[in-house]
Amino acid sequence: MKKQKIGDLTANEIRDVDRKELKVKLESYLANVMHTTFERATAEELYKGLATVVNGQLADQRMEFNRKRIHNHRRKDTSKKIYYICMEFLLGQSLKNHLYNLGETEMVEEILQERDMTLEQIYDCEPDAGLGNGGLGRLAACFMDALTADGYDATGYSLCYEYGLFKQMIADGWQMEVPDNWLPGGRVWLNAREDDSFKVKFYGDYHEYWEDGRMKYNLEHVQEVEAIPYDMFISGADSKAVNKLRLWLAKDWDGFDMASFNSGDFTKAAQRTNSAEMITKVLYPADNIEEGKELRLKQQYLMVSASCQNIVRDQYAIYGTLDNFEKNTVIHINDTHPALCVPELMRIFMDDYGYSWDDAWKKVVGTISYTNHTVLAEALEKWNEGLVQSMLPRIYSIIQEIDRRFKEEMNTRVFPGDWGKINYMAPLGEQKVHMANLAVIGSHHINGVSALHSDILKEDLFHDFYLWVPERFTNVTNGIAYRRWLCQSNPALASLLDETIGSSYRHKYEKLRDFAEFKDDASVQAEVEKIKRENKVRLGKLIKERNGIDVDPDSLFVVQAKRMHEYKRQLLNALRIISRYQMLRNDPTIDMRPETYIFGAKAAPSYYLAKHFIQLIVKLGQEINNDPVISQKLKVVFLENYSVSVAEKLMPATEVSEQISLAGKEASGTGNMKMMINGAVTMGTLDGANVEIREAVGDENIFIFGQKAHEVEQNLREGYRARDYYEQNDLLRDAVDALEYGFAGESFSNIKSYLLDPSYSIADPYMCLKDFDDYCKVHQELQDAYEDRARWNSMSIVNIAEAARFAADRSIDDYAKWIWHTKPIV
Ligand code: 26W
Repeated sequence: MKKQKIGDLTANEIRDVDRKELKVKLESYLANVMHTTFERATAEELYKGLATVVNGQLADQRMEFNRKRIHNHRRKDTSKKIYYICMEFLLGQSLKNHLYNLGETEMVEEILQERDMTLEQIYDCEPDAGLGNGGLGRLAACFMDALTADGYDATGYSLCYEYGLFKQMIADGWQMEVPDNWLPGGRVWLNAREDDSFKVKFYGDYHEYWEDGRMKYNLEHVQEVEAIPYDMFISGADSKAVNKLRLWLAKDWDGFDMASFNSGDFTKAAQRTNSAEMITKVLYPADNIEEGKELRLKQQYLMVSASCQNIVRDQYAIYGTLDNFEKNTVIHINDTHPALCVPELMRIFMDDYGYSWDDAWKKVVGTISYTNHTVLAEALEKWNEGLVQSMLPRIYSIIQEIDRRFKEEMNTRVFPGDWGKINYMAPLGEQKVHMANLAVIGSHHINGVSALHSDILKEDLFHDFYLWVPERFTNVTNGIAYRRWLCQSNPALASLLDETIGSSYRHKYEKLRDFAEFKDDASVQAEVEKIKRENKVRLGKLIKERNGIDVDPDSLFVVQAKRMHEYKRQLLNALRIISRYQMLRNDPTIDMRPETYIFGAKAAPSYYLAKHFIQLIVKLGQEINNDPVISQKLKVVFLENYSVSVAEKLMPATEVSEQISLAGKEASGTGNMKMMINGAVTMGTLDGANVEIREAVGDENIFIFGQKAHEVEQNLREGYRARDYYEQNDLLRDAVDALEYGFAGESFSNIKSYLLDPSYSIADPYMCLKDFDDYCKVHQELQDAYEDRARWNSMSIVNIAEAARFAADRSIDDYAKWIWHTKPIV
């Protein structure tokens, strides 16, 4: 609640009034809804009360912002409405973020002091909104934050999953999935808008016919599902804007079968409603591997259809026509999951508003832009044509026509007769709908998420499209909501920045770079070191609570936290740890600084190899941590249930950021940016945004190893033989052999054969063995650098400062300028 000076009141007096007002609202909620008082309320009740009060404040501020939005439309098209569509928004907790953005943190702290309670106790009551898997969903959340802080008129669209990403429990090293029932604590942020639902049609008997020179169709016996919106407010730091994330929940209000009910068959009576409600029951827990399941296609179409209907209806209501739709509207599809927007918008424009194919197509391509987030073949979505045709017959017919026209244009104007190319680019082929092709064809811009990744799109995955329409391809390097990941998560570092460079960096990300001037300042170095140590102590307490392990805050904290995946090569990290362990077993007296290796990672439930990797790390940790001698120098911690709220505690304590994917495979990475901005130094390959991190900090402030992306390609082409590396390097051979004997009583010979002689595919497909030697050498250089405390702290300072360019505000500036062609409205 930022207020100007009112009458003769001082700033302090105004704050006093605001605090009292907030407390009165809190008390009234506690009395009326919770039937308790401020004095008696539990932490849980106070959380819900505060969340409700804050939500109310955001609603008021949203009304103000709506006035600005309407004013903006009246001025006609000075800026566009941005619709950001994504299957995942990994928001995490909201209360802390909203209080920070509204400038009310201290005020609430004071109120809680009356109860001898801390804000942390209240924050701990809020479940994470885990409506996403990892990188993609967290990026979407960071972007909504930046869009709002920077004053854009933006709406996010997604699904209201009743169960978010599973909670991970580790039993004897094995990952178990527990449902994440987040709504009991999370629904305080949801504003139900049952009055504003949309109907979405599935299946049905479809046939086309010609009348008066126009194609017409009949669609009968469809299954209609209702998409009910649940809105969440998105706040931005000190911003006048309040945006919305609209989450669709599937319902079938009319589906209850009264006849079955009356005859006593209650199961049958509820069958239809249950099957509709299944659609938004649970988030698919897969990241970068394809799950070609019917229900997932239903989820995608429900989200797409409800969102597109909503967008078109709203734009029509404002402008009274859709003739300028593409000039007023941005629809951004985040990866291919919402790519059905292309045919769905065509359907709406043609069937509901009577536009011709050509006019509708111009609107679609003029409006949609698409970001690709992965080049992994197994993550590229392809749906069976038969499935699409039966579930979405009208949409399928439109895709067929897009395909027909596309092939015709390619064959007549672009690549005449080159059917190899044309078939590779087409939306339909081999009885599949190729979603990436559909997305590229239907978008005016296509971007990757780091410079390297965008180059790979142009040179490899989308090369033929690039030859056809080079001007559509561009790059926007990812960014993070640094007010969350630095200012809120690491308040001590944020205060040091306030003292040294002033607080303007909290709004102007470029200002953060000024901190580099202090890289050789001994007192600032000492301060940075002290803050890091305090954060390590704090994380140490959490590790003790959760894992029962004592970690030494003076040991080196090496962290790899991200989804578990072969291409991310947690296995390479583990092999090196095994090697360190063997070194210490041979000579436990080695004089070395203790090392703490920390992992956080969830595996897709059906990804068995990834689950075995988790088990390896956990068991290796058990054996090492229980060895009374070796555990003095080495510890391995697997943090269960890695999530946004765990990450917020982990990032500030990280010293070494492990970013060691096989070059060319990690599209960008964003954890690398979060660790960097908290002063960690990167140990990484030249992959994703690591390339740009290196450019930003210079070679002397990062540790790079391993093959480059083009070398990977060449080495694979020439025939990679993992066994050669195993045979030539004694340390590596010993580490790999140790897998067979295993750790803490568990053999990992399956992982050894994965590296040397698999029963399928090639040995060690992500080339851990080839990069092992360089990894070890460069890690040693890093550890030597760490012992020169002045040098290390100076590296840390440079990393913090140069993380400026990885602010989500910068990414949003880039999207607005180069892709969306729009501006903020406040
Ligand atoms: C169909 C299953 C599925 C689910 C999710 C396939 C692919 C995805 C996502 C697109 C994968 C993903 O999250 N990619 C990550 O996106 C981040 C944000 O751009 C990048 O930083 C990561 O490098 C990339 O792996």
